[in-house]
Amino acid sequence: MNPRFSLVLLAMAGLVVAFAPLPVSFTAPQTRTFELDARQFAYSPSELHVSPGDTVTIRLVSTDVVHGIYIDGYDLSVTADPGQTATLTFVADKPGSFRFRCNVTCGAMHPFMIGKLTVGANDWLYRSIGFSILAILGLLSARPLITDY
Ligand SMILES: [Cu+2]
Repeated sequence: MNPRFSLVLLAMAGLVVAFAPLPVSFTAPQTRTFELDARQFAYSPSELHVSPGDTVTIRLVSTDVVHGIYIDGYDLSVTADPGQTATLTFVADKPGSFRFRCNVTCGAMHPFMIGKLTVGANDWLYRSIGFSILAILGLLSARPLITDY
């Protein structure tokens, strides 16, 4: 095969690996419940990971003062009084990474009371595997170009 032609093919394959939607995971949407401890000035756990379509319930437990949670992108919030649990249920229908933050001014470090909700499969793992394979193919197909001279 013409080496230049195979480089074009590789470049196109690279675009496919980067941008093609991955096959939807075959797990049916689940109901996920998270117990989220809120204290000055952190959430525990601070990262939540769900799949698109999951029904997510967050049970926010304030262990010291009044805390809340506001989820960017989903525009949802709830607050919990000290020692109380507040529940927030929603369908994770928007894929992506979303910050959540405390929406109650709870003290000096309040602005740093944040966490992350990730909705989606970790497809960068698969894409990076694809890129590694392409890089190897690229090296192999570039060789004839170099040895031509
Ligand atoms: Cu707070």
